[in-house]
Amino acid sequence: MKTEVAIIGAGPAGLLLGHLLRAEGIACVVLERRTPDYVLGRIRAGVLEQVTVGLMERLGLDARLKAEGLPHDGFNLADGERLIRIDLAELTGQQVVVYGQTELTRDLMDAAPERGLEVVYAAEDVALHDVAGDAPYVTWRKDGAEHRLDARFVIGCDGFHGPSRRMVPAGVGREYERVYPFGWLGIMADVPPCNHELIYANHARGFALASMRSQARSRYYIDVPVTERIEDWPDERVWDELALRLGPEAAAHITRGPSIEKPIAPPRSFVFEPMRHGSLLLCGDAAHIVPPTGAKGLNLAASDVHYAAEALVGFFKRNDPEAIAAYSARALSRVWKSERFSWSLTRLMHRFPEDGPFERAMQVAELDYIASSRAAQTAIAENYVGLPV
Ligand code: FAS
Ligand code: PHB
Repeated sequence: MKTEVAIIGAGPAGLLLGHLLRAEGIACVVLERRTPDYVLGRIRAGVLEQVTVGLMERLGLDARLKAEGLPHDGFNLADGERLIRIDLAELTGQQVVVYGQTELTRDLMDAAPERGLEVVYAAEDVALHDVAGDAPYVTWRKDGAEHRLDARFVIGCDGFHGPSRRMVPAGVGREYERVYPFGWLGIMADVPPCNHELIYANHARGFALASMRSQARSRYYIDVPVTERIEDWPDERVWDELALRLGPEAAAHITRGPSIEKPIAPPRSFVFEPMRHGSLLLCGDAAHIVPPTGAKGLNLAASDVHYAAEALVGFFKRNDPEAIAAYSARALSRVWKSERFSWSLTRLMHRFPEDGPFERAMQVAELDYIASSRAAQTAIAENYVGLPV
């Protein structure tokens, strides 16, 4: 088999990129190791920046997003009794949209056949070859048969644990990592949200986040020690903790119900440079991870894809090899600013085990400053809605 672009991974990054390339008439094939149901079974992000919404609009795949997504004009920081509302619409003129990553992936998946986007699911042992040169190829096994796909470029959209990043030689790649000293325990339940906007809470007992997927499906998080196991946290214990950490006003509006998903995930900050090596480009979690505090993970994947699509269109349709050379620096510039925002909001809203009275005093002072300063709120707002691409 031969194509112009081989994409590894059919998560949001791989599918978004595949659709953007097909819309420009660029041949591509997506190789995904899991089945469609498995990919859709992963419950992850819930908040879309305008960049991500804009890509779906550009593709004409935003019908369900427009019908079912929840536009939000603001969100809240809670520090004990105090609630600080960040008025996104007033401060930036923009909104965010609450729409699950699962639904966005479903929209992209469902549209692939009619858009001529070939996605090979259940592709086993996907391996990348000769990515440093101009004639890379990918091999895999499916239904007992060996396959090979020759391409001009290979795009690693294979997430944090995929093979693409490892194709960059040790002497070339540089890693930056911060693993946080707590886990995020999430609970999804088919109950109405406790508040019409998101609430991020920094409470003496720990962090909590009240989010949602719809008016009938809520998503909450609390931070827990890294040693905790999910079996230590029956639903009732999670609901009790959320009520304490979110404060009496929100607690009075929490509707409890059985969890339909309850994972513990360890937040980390991670960046891999460069995001290009020869004919290999990296997009999304294959190149970086952010703590979910800033709701940036999925949205950074989308901005990487925006830059990668521009680079590939430049190469194939304007015969501009410089477009490819510019990709890594362009993507990393936005990646690092989103990493900073996600790290800083995580630092502000969590009680770190190693923190002492001074660090707590700094959190209180920063929240006081945010509560009293339009400039401070604007800085948070413009990062939360997503910096320009
Ligand atoms: P993905 O990991 O989504 O997709 C990679 C794809 O590559 C997968 O389908 C995988 O099966 C495939 N793949 C891997 N290895 C392969 C191989 N060898 N061959 C072929 N295919 C291969 N972000 C937020 O913004 N908000 C959140 O609340 C949030 N919560 C999260 C919770 C969890 C538990 C996790 C893990 C992440 C969360 N994220 C969140 C981040 C998440 O949404 C990612 O940023 C987003 O999925 C990135 O998309 P992709 O880069 O496409 O990677
Ligand atoms: C979610 O709804 O899953 C969510 C929302 C905002 C975040 C993290 C997760 O910052």
